[in-house]
Amino acid sequence: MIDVYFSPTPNGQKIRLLLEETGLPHRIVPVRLSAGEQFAPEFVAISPNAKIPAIVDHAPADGGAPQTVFESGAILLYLAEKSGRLLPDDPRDRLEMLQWLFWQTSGLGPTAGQAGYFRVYASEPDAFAIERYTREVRRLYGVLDRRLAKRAFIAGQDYSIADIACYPWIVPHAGHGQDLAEFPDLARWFQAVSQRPATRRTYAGVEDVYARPGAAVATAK
Ligand SMILES: N[C@@H](CCC(=O)N[C@@H](CS)C(=O)NCC(=O)O)C(=O)O
Repeated sequence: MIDVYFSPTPNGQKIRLLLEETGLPHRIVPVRLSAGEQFAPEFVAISPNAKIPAIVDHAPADGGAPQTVFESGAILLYLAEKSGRLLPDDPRDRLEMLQWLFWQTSGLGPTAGQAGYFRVYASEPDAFAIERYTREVRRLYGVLDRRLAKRAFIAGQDYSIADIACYPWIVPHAGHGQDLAEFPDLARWFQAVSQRPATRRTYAGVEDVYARPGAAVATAK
């Protein structure tokens, strides 16, 4: 059994997407970010950066003690390897997948997160921050749009954890100040991923993370 420390934010939804695709048995442990539960010492012992997602795998492949993993990219890699799914076999495709996974966790995610924060959550409007992050998200959406020209998936020949990592950061495009009509190849890919049964199950009943300011992301430290 895998415990998944979760909140329905983009980084949390990445892990649910993978779990729905693979069917790995798991248990969701809700972490209420608006209540500051991410700072509880028991949680920080699992996730030292005090952020979701994090997992504890009580049946790791080596048969040893429970394995904790934090950082969404590391969790996606760990669970994809555990399931034997969503990873390209070909070494060059795998390297491509890793590059886009790191691009998402170091670029698209943090930048879009800041855009959402300043556009929706910040108590004081900051025109400079809004302009800076909205412009940079637009550039990053453009990078992905160009990547997806003439390609069905972000890396390799099939759906992979690179697609899973990026998709939840396109879902709240309106909150990031972006119009998908300006990114036709990204929009085509987005529609295709949206229609996957695992994606539908992951997002069933989940509200837009920016729909209720203050509901999901308590801090921007
Ligand atoms: N680099 C981390 C980022 C995780 C992250 O930013 N998590 C957010 C939710 S999407 C969080 O826990 N926010 C609570 C806080 O900042 O206090 C990852 O990819 O897992």
